[in-house]
Amino acid sequence: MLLYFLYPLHVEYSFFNVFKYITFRTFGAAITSVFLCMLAGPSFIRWLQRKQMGQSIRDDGPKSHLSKKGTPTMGGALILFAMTVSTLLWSDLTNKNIWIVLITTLLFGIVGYVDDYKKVVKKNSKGISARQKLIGQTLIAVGAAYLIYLFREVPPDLKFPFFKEFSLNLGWFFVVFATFVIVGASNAVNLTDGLDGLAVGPTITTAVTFLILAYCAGHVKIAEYLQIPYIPGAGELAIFLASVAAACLGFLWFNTYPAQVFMGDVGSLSLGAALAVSAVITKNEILLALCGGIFVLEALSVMAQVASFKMTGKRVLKMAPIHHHFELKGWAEPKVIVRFWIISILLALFTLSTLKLR
Ligand code: 57M
Repeated sequence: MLLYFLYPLHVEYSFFNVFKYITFRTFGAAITSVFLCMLAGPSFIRWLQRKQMGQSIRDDGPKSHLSKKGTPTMGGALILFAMTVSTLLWSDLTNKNIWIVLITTLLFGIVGYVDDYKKVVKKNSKGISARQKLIGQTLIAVGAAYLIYLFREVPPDLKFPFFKEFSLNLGWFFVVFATFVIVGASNAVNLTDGLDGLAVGPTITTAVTFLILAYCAGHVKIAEYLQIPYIPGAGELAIFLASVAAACLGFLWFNTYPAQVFMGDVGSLSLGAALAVSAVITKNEILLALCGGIFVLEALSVMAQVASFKMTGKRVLKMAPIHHHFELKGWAEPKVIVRFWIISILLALFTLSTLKLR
């Protein structure tokens, strides 16, 4: 929005030229988002407490979690608020990618909100059924995937890191594939969100990595130099992803161990979708699985545990998702969290290195 109001002033004052640059607006978005989140945080948390939006804790989990009872949840609404305001302020609102990613993220947030509302306000511990949640997520993801397919300016193919020449043309199957990526990522982030700051840390590293990838893909010269597909308009996603990463950083101020607030499904479902839609638009679906390896690991741990339990009656882990396994092995909660963050930073560095290794 600032682009329209302030950039035209460059005719008289050359300083306003900077509003044209994605890099300047990316920094502006990040600063706006982190401060909005940190400034609004305390009163938002107090409001959640007054409304008694407290988490109920399952008594079959690690015993250390029982003391978390009553921690306010639905803090993800704060992330969505900061991210949306800063994206609307700093991005080019004529860019279709911005609208697709922003609206999809908010719609996933609404699915999560309905689930949280039923659990926390209506005291229905199960929330909405897993089937209802999946139907809601799939419908939104199909819509987003179809719009990306419709507005694409490059073929709907799957790119492989390390192989600059090789790609797989997906044709209309792109919509099915993209839907799977979006729904899968949303649920994987949700499964990861079981320790203080555990989901938000890898979300920051993944969003920052994808911010760089989006900027490169949207810049004709850099894309050509790195031999990655040039995707017109993708650079603007850097502003959205900076808003996401910075809102998560601001939220981490309150969500770090011992957490004053949890993000709830309103946060976890929407953040997964935000990362996945950005990956699909920039043709980095495989790199999302690499960079978001922690989310993949958490989801695979649940699949392995459930499959093994159903087929053999035995568990492969002490408890799934895998972060509970380490807790039950005796690791202190902050140790599990920080070690998962370290892995996530290493995966982000490895992901960025693929830009040159091809
Ligand atoms: C939600 N939610 C947390 C909070 C957060 C299929 C099965 C593996 C599904 C899985 C599941 O339901 N996962 C999705 C995980 C919950 O956090 C709330 O949920 C929001 C995210 N959706 O924002 O509002 C609890 O997580 C802890 N927490 C923190 N800090 C945070 O910043 O400590 C969350 C955020 C909170 C708090 O304790 O109450 C959750 O874990 O419920 N189910 C499970 O994870 C369960 N695992 C299980 O049943 N495993 C089985 C296998 C066969 C599936 C097994 O291994 O035998 C465990 N969940 C819990 N207790 N709470 C089991 C034990």
